[in-house]
Amino acid sequence: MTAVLQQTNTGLDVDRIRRDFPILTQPVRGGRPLVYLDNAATTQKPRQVIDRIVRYYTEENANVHRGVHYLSETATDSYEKSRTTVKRFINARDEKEIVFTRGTTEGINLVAQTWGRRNVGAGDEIVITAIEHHSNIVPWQMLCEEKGSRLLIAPVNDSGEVILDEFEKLLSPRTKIVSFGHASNALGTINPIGKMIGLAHAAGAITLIDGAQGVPHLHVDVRDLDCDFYTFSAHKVYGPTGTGVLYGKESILDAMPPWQGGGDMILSVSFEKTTYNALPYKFEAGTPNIEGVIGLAAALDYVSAIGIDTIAAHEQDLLHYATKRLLEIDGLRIIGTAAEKASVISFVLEGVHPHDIGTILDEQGIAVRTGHHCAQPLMLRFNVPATGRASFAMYNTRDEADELVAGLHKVIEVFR
Ligand code: 7TS
Repeated sequence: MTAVLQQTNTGLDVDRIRRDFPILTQPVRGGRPLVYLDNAATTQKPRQVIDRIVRYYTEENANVHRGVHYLSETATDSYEKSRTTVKRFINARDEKEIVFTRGTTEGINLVAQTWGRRNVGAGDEIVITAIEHHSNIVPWQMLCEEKGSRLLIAPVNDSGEVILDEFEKLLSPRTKIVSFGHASNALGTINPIGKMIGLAHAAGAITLIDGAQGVPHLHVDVRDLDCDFYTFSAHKVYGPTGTGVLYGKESILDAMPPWQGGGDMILSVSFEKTTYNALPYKFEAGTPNIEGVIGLAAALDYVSAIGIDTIAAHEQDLLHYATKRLLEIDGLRIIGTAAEKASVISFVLEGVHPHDIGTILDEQGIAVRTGHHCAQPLMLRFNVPATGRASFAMYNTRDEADELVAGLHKVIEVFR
């Protein structure tokens, strides 16, 4: 490649960043260096997150919101400080608006099962888009089945962009909730969510943003967006698995019935009447994932210290570089060519099944995801059974994009 293409110059010291991620130096498949390009599935964790979780278990472990003893107070303090970190990261108004969940999937199910069950009835409509992850399809199908309401799907064009005119046409006084991704995990498309939220509100509906692929790559300001709910997973933004966030506007969360019963969501219980706790605890039944929440805050601190805009610029550089190099491969077609994309590249290779691409790349130490990416209706829309997907994070390099290209040439040697 030319020297010009190798130059990144996006202000991110990637060598330094890579030293923070111990797993990146671990050889795989008999001594090959790891090229990790499956970041849309989950990101690797920096030492700062791992160390924080170890410190929690070494020095602070106790249950939260329960004891008066030293450790319980320490754990509660760390847990609640993490809520403040999340609040600041997405610019929510108040800690009450930050509910900790198991992840994005649980956040969407929580809204469907509480707000949805109370507010959506027979004949009402819910609008999503054609590029949603299964987690933003199935909870709404379940609700529609129970309530006799209808799920409407906004179509996408051949680039994988939501057709805004068609989206708008689906909105009506029957629309109760409009739910869509900030960015698509399968195509990378970044939706014009500000505009879509505005259109939904104009129709009198409330909005939920699936931010699983938003928070890791894009600046998120929930007040500026004016979304009613925003949900994301810690593990896709360098934090631990099993933890996530549901942001909701206080007035809406307040009016919602609780979901799961038990533990922290209760103020007082008698066999005659149980009183529920205040926000956000009303939605946090049972002992929470304390370590996960504390690890999430460490991850967000890590991202903040680098700067999400700096990370985004680097990822955009990788996206454009890798796209250009991949398109040089004979018979490779990129699925998802939106003008605005996060650092996700889905592709098919003529004459080779995506699963075989994944296997042969893996033999070379290159981790990509192959399959339907939990977006089966989307695969149908683009008339492919599956794709290969390379997704880039802040620690990836142009050299790794080159490794991917070289790896794909080997795949072609085997199959053609
Ligand atoms: N929404 C989107 C847009 C996602 O990308 C994912 C996970 C989810 C929801 C669900 O998140 P979870 O943390 O609750 O599981 N996406 C992927 C992926 O692309 N490969 O593996 C998981």
